[in-house]
Amino acid sequence: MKITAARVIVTCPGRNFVTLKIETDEGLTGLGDATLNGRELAVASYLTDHVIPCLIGRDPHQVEDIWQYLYRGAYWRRGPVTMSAIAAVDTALWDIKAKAAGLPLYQLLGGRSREGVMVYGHANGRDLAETTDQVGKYLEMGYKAVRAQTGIPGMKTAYGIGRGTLFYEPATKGLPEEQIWSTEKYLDFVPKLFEELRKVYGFGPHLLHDAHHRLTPIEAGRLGKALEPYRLFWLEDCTPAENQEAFKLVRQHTVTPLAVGEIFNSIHDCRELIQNQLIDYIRTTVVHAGGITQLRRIADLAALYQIKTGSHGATDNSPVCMGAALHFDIWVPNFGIQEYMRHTPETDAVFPHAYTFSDGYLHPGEAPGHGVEIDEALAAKYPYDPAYLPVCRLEDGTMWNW
Ligand code: KDG
Ligand code: MG
Repeated sequence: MKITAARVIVTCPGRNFVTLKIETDEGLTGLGDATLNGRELAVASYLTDHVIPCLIGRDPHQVEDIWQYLYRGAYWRRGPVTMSAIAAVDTALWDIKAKAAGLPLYQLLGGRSREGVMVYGHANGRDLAETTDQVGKYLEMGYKAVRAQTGIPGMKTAYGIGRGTLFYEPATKGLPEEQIWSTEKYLDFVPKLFEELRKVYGFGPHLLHDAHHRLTPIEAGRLGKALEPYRLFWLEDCTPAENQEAFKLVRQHTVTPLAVGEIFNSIHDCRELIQNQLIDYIRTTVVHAGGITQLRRIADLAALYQIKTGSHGATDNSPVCMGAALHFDIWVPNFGIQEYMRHTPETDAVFPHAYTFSDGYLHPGEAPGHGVEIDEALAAKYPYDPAYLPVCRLEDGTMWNW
């Protein structure tokens, strides 16, 4: 088989998605997600101008060789733009390989290790009562695990509070929205939320929380310790992880399980975190961490240290990423949980997919490949519409981490 053509499809059915489509001389096609929120066209250009010309004529079955060719061959290693582009090619090639075999992708990875993929949904509200109510709505929908984020008294905005309930979307049109942040107010209030949630819903449901990189290591240690009585499934992105050693300080102070990795793009970003057992869940994704080929290596390294997976699954990862992630999740032996932020009906219509939700679990489906396609005619009706993630400042105006 030979790759005969490849192209990038940029579409905005409510939010921007970048998709790579690879075509072959045998009529099989494969899709890969290449969406990098707020920097979409950089990846589109990387693929169109620098990667696609190198793919034409290659054997799409050589998934590993093509991964190595793009990674080593670029000379410039790693980085979110490069690794999202490599991920898109890798995902599309796995899709083609599985379609050629007439099998769902998970069968090529090693087959099913579980019946379904446990997912967590996003409950958020402007205050404690609204957030508590929203958690209840997710539990009614059958979710076994819910991430809870709440507005904080005295702060206009807090991370994770959406404009809608089911389809939370942080990116906005125009220049980046500026938000104000107070660590002090946040640290005082968050334990109250989880105290209330355990009072109302008991200890049956899994509860999760995302600090979204906003704390210093010692503040993260304090929050983890304060949340211990409420037995979180995990505390996510408690502090930035460029300095992997920073997590040692957090670990010294708390037994709240820690999750990190949604912005990582390489196994090297998490090697020390894993080898020093500084985290409990690794959140790298198909789209931002070099595709299934590298995600599998990260998961295998993590398994040596009893660290589980918990892939990022926000709405800015397209249904193509979600489909591929579910095939990975249903196979990976050290699976933990999968994030599942629902896409809008408009997005689901552009990306028809085989995966389904029932009773707190996602199922990848049995369609050959990863089971996600694109309706190109419909996609063309939604042209690219620039949007940015917000930025964050402290109350005195200092730039902070959003
Ligand atoms: O594009 C940024 C989002 O994907 C991110 O803010 C979502 O933190 C996030 C999460 O855990 O889903
Ligand atoms: Mg997060």
